[in-house]
Amino acid sequence: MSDERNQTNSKQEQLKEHTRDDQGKKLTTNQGLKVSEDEFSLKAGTRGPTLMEDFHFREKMTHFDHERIPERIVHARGFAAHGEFEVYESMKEYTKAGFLQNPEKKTPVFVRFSTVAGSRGSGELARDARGFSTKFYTEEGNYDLVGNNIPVFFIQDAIKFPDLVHALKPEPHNEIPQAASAHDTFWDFVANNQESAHMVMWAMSDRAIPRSFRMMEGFGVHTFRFVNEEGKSHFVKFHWKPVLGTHSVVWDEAQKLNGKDPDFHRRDLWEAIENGDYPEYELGVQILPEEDEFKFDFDILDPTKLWPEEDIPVKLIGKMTLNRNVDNVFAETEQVAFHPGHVVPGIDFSNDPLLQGRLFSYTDTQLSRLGGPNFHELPINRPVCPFHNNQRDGIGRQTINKGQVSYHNNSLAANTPEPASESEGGYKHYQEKMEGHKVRARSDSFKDHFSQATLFWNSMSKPEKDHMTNAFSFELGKLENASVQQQVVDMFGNVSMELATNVAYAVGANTPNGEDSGVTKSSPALSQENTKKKPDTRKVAVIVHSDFNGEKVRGVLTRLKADNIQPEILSGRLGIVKGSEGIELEVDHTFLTADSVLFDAVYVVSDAKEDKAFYKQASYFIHEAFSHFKPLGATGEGKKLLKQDHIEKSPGVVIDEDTEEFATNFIQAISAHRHWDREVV
Ligand code: HDE
Repeated sequence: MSDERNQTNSKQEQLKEHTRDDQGKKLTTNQGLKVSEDEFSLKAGTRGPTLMEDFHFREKMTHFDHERIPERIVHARGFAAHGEFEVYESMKEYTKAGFLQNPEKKTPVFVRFSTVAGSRGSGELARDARGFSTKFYTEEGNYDLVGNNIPVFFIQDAIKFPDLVHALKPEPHNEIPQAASAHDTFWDFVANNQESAHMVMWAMSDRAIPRSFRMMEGFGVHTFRFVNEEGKSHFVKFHWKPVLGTHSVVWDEAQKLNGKDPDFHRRDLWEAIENGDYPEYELGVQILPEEDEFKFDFDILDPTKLWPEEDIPVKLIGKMTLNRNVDNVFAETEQVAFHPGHVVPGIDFSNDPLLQGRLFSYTDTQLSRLGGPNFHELPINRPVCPFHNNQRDGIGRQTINKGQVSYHNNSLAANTPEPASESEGGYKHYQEKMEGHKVRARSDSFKDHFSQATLFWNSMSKPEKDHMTNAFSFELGKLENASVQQQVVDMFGNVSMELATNVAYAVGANTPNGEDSGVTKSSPALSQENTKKKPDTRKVAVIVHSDFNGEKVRGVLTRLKADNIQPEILSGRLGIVKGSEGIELEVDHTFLTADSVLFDAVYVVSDAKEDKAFYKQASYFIHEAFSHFKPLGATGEGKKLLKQDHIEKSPGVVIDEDTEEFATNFIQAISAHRHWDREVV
């Protein structure tokens, strides 16, 4: 469906050439031979052994036997979509990157979201960072912005990445736990590598359990460089800002979602695109003149530090819209190969030691994951501009390079393919002046691990702080080793004594007796309380039994839909429920097939006390949604259900007689996302 709506672009045209529709065709072997029988292998007699000669059986089985490839070492569980990017105005002053010059121009993109720790089939609501990788298919070559939804990282030097990942992944002796950081080795790593403090604060915050891929920010993390036509460079940090705002679920909900719908995030993205609710993100940049490199109390090359937005504002420079689902997850999402080293003229690297190491790792990992050096020829990875060089051969080579010459310099092909000058678009590395001794060391300017962790804590609202305290208490509560628990509590005493004391109490550890970093500054941009709040695309469960007030319910549903809210009808069984005035509703879900965690809000229409099963299940559903701070509304009979335990008096619970007034207040409650000032009964 999304195919028809999507305008075509150079990447879609290119992919079309490789897309095949097998429907309505005759079955053939890979050699094109038509097959006459596909149910039975070739045998010596109907009860006899299978014959070696059966080439069709052998080909089919051999291909099947090799259908899997190694999953990504990290970010294995991911989901992707196609889209487009447009810049708002020319960024010429800062960068010569072609795709950032002309607001009329649309650049095709492919974006993959992922969790980090879990395997390919793991639940999507793990407490984890999310990958946010974008491949821009520009006319100057592919540019990959391979980011996360958290702006800082656990470590400062790439050489520690294998250690971090070994500690985070399931423990090697028993391969437990899957997609979770709540185990001894991860926290042992944290306590003994204290540069992780800031990122751990983010990982224990609501950012690590997003409501949707459509509702999370993205960050390039490292400091990069913009370079303009004149060769002048500025430092730059990249941001993606979701148009729907940044929202999260609560931890109890996340854990339940992993069982009720482990595909919750991909389903959400897939359905939004199929419905034409195209996810949008604005590209933001923080730009810093080279002269200001040393003006801060942190080192701008340190990837455990962010640039507070209040000090260096984020300039929104363009918008990305995801408007087409993939045709085939393996061919596109699984085979896509991102690499932070895929840059275009006008974008360059900084000396961040984490980034420098990443520049090696990504190609290297694809060699084993995608089986050889020709993965750039896979349709999803091909640039939309031509590419020519003297690389040849290797497993799975698809290009048929003509001619006798595959070396440079040569005279037989007039010394071509030849390097391009800068004015012809040749990439020139920024000529940063370098000098120094060869050392295995870290700059002293990277040594403060706690100030920004405290800044993050200071910036959180009270509910966000409570969620973090609970997250730490959950994770440490799962540890078997009391010494690791104590080390972590002591470490986070450096960030906030309030946090560490409360966590120590929850896990039975000793209260740390140090002092925290003393930072009092906060950054409002870091709190999700200050994000955009909109009702769009929120899902509402409408709990209905028969004999409801047809006119009223229809009025409410019409108003919800007018605000792009998605009501879905839930009842005791599938089929039709009938209300007054001949109004009928088709039931989308039963209490067996749906659960409150799959919805953003609940609208209760019926009470139906006489139907005991319905009443019991509806009550459970409502209480669960209430305990997750979700908006609740009721009209008519439904009000009785909300009167239990005085739920109806709580914030975010809407009960009104007048249809219009009810709809307005309920939509407002939905826009608020969650109602934290509610006392959970
Ligand atoms: Fe990655 N990372 N990473 N990473 N990373 C990979 O590449 C690596 C880091 C990120 O959707 C791997 O193709 C090192 C930071 C994303 O396909 C691997 C270091 C950030 C994805 C790799 C880092 C990221 C990856 C595994 C420390 C945020 C998924 C599979 C120096 C800015 C890409 C693959 C996708 C994937 C290495 C740290 C983001 C092994 C060595 C910091 C979003 O190459």
